[in-house]
Amino acid sequence: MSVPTTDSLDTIYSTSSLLKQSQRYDGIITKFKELYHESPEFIVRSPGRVNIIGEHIDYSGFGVLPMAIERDVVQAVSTTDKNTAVHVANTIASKYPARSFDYQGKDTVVTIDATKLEWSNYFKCGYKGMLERAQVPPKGMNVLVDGTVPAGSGLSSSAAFVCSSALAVVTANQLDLSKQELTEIAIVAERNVGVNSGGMDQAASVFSEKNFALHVEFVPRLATQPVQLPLGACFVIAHTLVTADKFTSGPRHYNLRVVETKIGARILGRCLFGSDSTLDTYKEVMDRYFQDKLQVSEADQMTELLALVETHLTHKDRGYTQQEMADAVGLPEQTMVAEYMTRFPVETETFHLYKRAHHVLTEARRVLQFVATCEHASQHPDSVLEKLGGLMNESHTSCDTMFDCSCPELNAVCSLAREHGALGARLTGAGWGGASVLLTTQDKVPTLIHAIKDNYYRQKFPELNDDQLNDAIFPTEPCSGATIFTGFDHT
Ligand code: NG1
Repeated sequence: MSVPTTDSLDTIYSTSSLLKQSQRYDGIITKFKELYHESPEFIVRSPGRVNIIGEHIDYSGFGVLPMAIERDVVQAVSTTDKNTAVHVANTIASKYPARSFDYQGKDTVVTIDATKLEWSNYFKCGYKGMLERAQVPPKGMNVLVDGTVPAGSGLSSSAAFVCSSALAVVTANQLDLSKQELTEIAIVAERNVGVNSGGMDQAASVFSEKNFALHVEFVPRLATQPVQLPLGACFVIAHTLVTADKFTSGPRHYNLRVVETKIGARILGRCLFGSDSTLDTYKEVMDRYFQDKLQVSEADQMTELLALVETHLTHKDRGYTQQEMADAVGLPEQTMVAEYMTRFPVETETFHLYKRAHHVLTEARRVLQFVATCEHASQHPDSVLEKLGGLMNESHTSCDTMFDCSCPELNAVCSLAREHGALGARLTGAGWGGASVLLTTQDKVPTLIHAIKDNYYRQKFPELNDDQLNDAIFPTEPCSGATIFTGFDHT
């Protein structure tokens, strides 16, 4: 299945935002003409996402449950056969100045300097990823980018940008690519900007369907399943306005967690299967351990694996030093560093393998419980939302206390939300700032939003005007994934 093409914005956006979106698209087209003195040939869009549950487990191979949001990255594009130059401009030129580059041949495609925080690198990631597999020199492109996903908010602005760039390049060069291939390439491509990302965001951005959450699984291969959310469930996104920049803080936060979970899994694998085991995700370890016991449900497998973690991952409170970790993994320290910490360096004295494993396995189990609860919602309509909310609250506590990826502001917003009508409240995305996702019912949305505005934003950010406040906290519905839009006047 390839990415759908539509000529009508109402297949993408909700009725309530159609007018605003069509004005936005008109504005992008006008600006494109001013800039490049021609009309765009097509427009692509890829959305951000909010992760309802399943945090920091995608890179351990476990399934997650995001949904796409309306906020997205839109790119208007024209092409030429005359040359292979690419011009990329942004509607916020003052913040994101226009850049140009040229195709550097089949082997290099384009050089990306990952040591610099440079907005056009995200475009180049999509460009490189797609053209590495193309047979012929690509077309030249004029591109205008317009993004509405707040950066550093945990709503996946980067994946929305990389996926829309990839889609722009695919469409411009008429490459025949399925959604699956596009997603898989975008996942690998995003690593070119220096973040060892999992695959949830790109999958959500490409595969989501309007009105459904998306159960994304990664093993044995990327697979997605739409999940109907129970009637009456309303989600609100509240951004803490603490910017979490994965690129800059990677060595102490995101990339370090990837190392802690991979090495933890490798040690567990060695304890269970002998010293030549090199498995380094908990999902691989679990699948191997239970390969002959397929009658054990996945949730029970997770519980049993957790008991094995209790036994085998020691130093529970104080964590491991680098040397202790190398000893446990059976590698000389330098070899372990070369294998796990060179492409994405880390900065720490202590590696908390047990706490991270505990979070990963309980969180993976919560995702399964959440999906099952949604699937059986009609059997217990009165308690379903409380149950889902409870799982979200447990998830937040685990992120905070075992995965250490929350922060005081996220904890404050989540507690306030629970006091004012949220059944569940948790950080969403990588954490360390960024956004939270709150589950409530329609009747409570206004009070909930009002209370958080009064007790969080107006206290901490009194300078914010109403528009900025409405940008920080807003209700959201499951939206459609990546789309090619051609329904505009091409003259
Ligand atoms: P955010 O912070 O929303 O970009 C990141 C990762 C996800 C996942 C979550 C934590 C990238 C691009 N995304 O999401 O794959 O690991 O953190 O659950 O790195």
